[in-house]
Amino acid sequence: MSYKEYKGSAGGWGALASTAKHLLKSENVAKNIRNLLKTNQDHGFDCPGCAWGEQTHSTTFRFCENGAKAVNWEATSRRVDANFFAGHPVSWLKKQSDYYLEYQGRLAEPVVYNPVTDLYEAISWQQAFDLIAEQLNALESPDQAEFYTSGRASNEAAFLYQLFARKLGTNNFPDCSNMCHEASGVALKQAIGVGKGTVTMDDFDDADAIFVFGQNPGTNHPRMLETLSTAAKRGAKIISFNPLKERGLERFTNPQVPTEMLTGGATKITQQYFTPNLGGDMAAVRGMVKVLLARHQQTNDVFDQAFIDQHTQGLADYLIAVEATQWQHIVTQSGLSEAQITQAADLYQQSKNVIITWAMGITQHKHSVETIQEITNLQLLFGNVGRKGAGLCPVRGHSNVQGDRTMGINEKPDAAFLHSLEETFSFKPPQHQGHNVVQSIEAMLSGKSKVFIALGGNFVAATPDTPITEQALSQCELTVSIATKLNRTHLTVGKKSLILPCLGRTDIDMQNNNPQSVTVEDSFSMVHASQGVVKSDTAMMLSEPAIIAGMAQATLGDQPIEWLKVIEDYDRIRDLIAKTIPGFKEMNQGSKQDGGFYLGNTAAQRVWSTASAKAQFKAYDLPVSIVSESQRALTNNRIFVLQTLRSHDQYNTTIYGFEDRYRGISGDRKIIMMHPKDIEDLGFKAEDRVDVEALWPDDVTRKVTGFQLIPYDTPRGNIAAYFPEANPLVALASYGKGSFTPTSKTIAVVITAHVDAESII
Ligand SMILES: Nc1nc2c(c(=O)[nH]1)N[C@H]1C(S)=C(S)[C@@H](COP(=O)(O)OP(=O)(O)OC[C@H]3O[C@@H](n4cnc5c(=O)[nH]c(N)nc54)[C@H](O)[C@@H]3O)O[C@H]1N2
Ligand SMILES: Nc1nc2c(c(=O)[nH]1)N[C@H]1C(S)=C(S)[C@@H](COP(=O)(O)OP(=O)(O)OC[C@H]3O[C@@H](n4cnc5c(=O)[nH]c(N)nc54)[C@H](O)[C@@H]3O)O[C@H]1N2
Ligand SMILES: [Mo]
Repeated sequence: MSYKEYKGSAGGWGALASTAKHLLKSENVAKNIRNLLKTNQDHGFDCPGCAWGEQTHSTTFRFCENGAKAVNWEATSRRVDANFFAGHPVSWLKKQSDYYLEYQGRLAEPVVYNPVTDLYEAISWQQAFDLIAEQLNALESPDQAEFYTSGRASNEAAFLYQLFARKLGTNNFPDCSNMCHEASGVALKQAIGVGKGTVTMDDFDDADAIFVFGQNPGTNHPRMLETLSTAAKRGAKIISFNPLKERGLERFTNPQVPTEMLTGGATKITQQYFTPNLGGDMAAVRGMVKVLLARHQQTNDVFDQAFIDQHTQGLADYLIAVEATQWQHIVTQSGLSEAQITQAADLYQQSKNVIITWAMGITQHKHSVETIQEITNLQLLFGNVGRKGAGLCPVRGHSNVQGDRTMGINEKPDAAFLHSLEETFSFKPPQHQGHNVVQSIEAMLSGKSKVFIALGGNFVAATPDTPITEQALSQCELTVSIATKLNRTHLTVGKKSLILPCLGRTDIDMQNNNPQSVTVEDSFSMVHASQGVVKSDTAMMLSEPAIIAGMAQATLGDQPIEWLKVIEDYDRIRDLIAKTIPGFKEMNQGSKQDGGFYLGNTAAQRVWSTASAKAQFKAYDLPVSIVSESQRALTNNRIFVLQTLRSHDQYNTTIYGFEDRYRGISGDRKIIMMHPKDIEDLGFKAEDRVDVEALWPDDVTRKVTGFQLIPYDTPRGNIAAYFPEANPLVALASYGKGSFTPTSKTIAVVITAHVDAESII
């Protein structure tokens, strides 16, 4: 392991060199370069890397370093087939690293687990579908099945999947978004009537300021850096709130602009970088509003009174809450001084049009819904919603996580959606609420749920309380994973387990001798087509729609649709979507035109689909504290707040390598980033190994061991480790109020010297 401050800018030659390294590593250089050229082009595939949007009419190649990695790893020629499994027992595979599992290549043929031999063995597609049908039909209630979705699934796959599960009779749709932007959906739906962002890409051209909260775009949304640097160059102010100094938010060299590359020029991205405490953003925004309110009370012209009067409700209660909040509380919780918060308020007030973006640093806390509504309150005070160049922008993660929701992957569907399904398909869908991720784990643990089906993803690695989730899954009668790559979830077998290999975004998908396209929706509600271009050995794989149709046909017969007919031509699926979901009427034509089509957003039109038909100010007290005072006292103040985040060389649970380039960390992932003074105060030095134990108040010991300390520029008392290595520290019961999102960014822990288990024996 080594660490060294990264002196370069984000992007630049470093990104190019890394792209080249990953291209060369993937054996199939020419093919992969061709793939990259087709990424996010009008007749290619949507980049599976992230959900940032496309600049329309751009002539540059629209891919980034991390998108390139995602494409390359999918397009590998290595195969995991029955032969591979014959030589690798599951108990042995379980001991290998996530990196090893991923590196074995693409899952190539359907396999079923044999507990006698401890091996996955070949099974025909039909036998696999029949086994699923038999298990589902044997359940006492359809609510004993869990239908998990990860956000790479296309709209077409997601729509069929929800139709299958709802016809069976359940709304159990645990979804990766429960762990991701759920709080954004919940908060915005209540406040502005629509659970999605209100801006489009064009708005970034007119913004005077962009506030970026809790997000690391250099690694996780690299194409966003291009948007931010363009805005910065024309003089827009970019203000970042992040406890870690993230290089991608500081300076950026655009690899697609030759002059910047040749001159070593870089654009300064962030004008003002604030480093709040973990979970301190609500307090910081509350402080900003307090400053601005005081000014408004003097002059009466700071807030946009006309907008407030015409469009909002609840201001008085909110202002009472603001006035009641003490500066002492704000400063302690945010970790920012009153002067810093005043400076942030100045920057906000000086800018006419403000966009606020955010990601996991905001959504994975106990008070995330409140924090997002606090951010919304600030924007509403200034009429910064539904105006050109201004708005709210939750930046989604998985490339189609937003679309999956639109298609009905939702454990609490609204009545209008269910009614529409009933009209189109002539059956009564279940009306009662289903399970989200946390509830599905609880149901499997208690034995209530018996079948787990995953449309993509890596459930056991992505969810909290890893050993408990593993136990939950292994108690199931049947687990089914529809996947492209081998991962830990597939090795956490139930009484019966199937792995069903599917085509990925980049693969050519032939049905009935015709190549098919699918559609996806980005963070800006743009829906567009995606068509694979890679010709490779996918003989034994099926597309996601074909697998879902196969399961549904075996389970339900021709109900409520002729499944096998519908998937012969995906236009037929789109016709069904068009009939069912508002905004999709012209789906078949719209998705194929250049740039796709815009779904629209009522809040962006200043139409408020809330109960009061107004945008709603929401008033809450700040949390008393981020970690409980009794915990603090019990640990003699040695308590730390841990966040779990992504390195530059990973895609969620997929580990591409051990290089966290912009943070200068290399060679190991079992690390803790900590303020140098904290390291010293604990009596340690850099690179010492420590054990980390969570302080959740129950009887379970949650501990990870042998992590190395790395000095890092972050406020004292706040530390960071990588996801998924640190997931065993997150208690299942520690989730966001109203969102049920695991609190992956606030985990109270204590740090002790590493005790080598072997040395005790
Ligand atoms: N290459 C790559 N791209 C990805 C992914 C990937 O794993 N790899 N994952 C995709 C997915 S699913 C998602 S959801 C997105 C995730 O994108 P991000 O949200 O950028 O992901 P994280 O690594 O979790 O980073 C969270 C950032 O928030 C900061 N942060 C943490 N807690 C707080 C807080 O309390 N306040 C503030 N202000 N900041 C805080 C952290 O320091 C870090 O910079 O990326 C998507 N894109
Ligand atoms: N501690 C902690 N935990 C977290 C987070 C965190 O920040 N901290 N972040 C959370 C977030 S934001 C998210 S979104 C979740 C992610 O949770 P998931 O979406 O469940 O996890 P991924 O790692 O994205 O899933 C990777 C697997 O998906 C499969 N796959 C890839 N492409 C395809 C495809 O096209 N089709 C199919 N069927 N399968 C495919 C491959 O088998 C691969 O191994 O994790 C959450 N967990
Ligand atoms: Mo995510």
